[in-house]
Amino acid sequence: MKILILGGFLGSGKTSIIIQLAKYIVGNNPENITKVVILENEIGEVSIDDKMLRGGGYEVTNMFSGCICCTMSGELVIGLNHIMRDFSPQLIIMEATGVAYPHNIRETITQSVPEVDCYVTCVTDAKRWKKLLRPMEMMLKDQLNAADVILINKVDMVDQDTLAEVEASIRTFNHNAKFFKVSAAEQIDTKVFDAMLGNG
Ligand SMILES: Nc1nc2c(ncn2[C@@H]2O[C@H](COP(=O)(O)OP(=O)(O)OP(=O)(O)O)[C@@H](O)[C@H]2O)c(=O)[nH]1
Ligand SMILES: [Mg+2]
Repeated sequence: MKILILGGFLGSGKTSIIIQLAKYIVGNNPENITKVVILENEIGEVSIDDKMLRGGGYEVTNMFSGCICCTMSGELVIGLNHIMRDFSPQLIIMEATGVAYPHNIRETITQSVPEVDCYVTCVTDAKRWKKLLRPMEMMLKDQLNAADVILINKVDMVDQDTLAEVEASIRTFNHNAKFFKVSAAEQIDTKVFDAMLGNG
């Protein structure tokens, strides 16, 4: 089983990206039913309508959980065990709250849930990066450090020069991750989703 954790600051675009990712998974492989469970944080502006994600016989379950942050690791493990028992999904997509530390979530999962491959994507907001960097540096640094994939989102909202500056700044926080510039307001390239899922 795979677990994909999406971290990133409040309002950076996590849910918008999950919606596109889920549609991609649903549409990608009609012969082979992929069971996906999406765990949402419940504070978001954009919410997931699970009917939208059902199609072609796929079992896509949308569950609303409380805040899955580091202080609730016990509940996280219990919750994951229940999901695995009830749904036996191949993939769980988990949206962390904007103030959670994906690194802690990954550690909790890999220590407590056997036979799971954990992937972390961090979503950043190109529009607000410069404003947030100073007050939030420690948190952003931690979130970026933990990531296998870093998405620089909302590129439609900044000019080329700002984007270049923002990208250079973000890259200093992680030298190993795969970077992609995206806009969740438009169609995201499928190679981004493959990278997030560890498929390429
Ligand atoms: N223009 C533009 N707007 C975006 C983009 N991505 C997200 N948004 C908007 O930004 C707002 C926040 O997006 P969400 O997907 O809810 O962000 P989130 O990270 O899930 O937010 P929280 O769960 O509250 O932390 C919404 O109004 C989205 O429509 C983008 O690439 N471009
Ligand atoms: Mg959200």
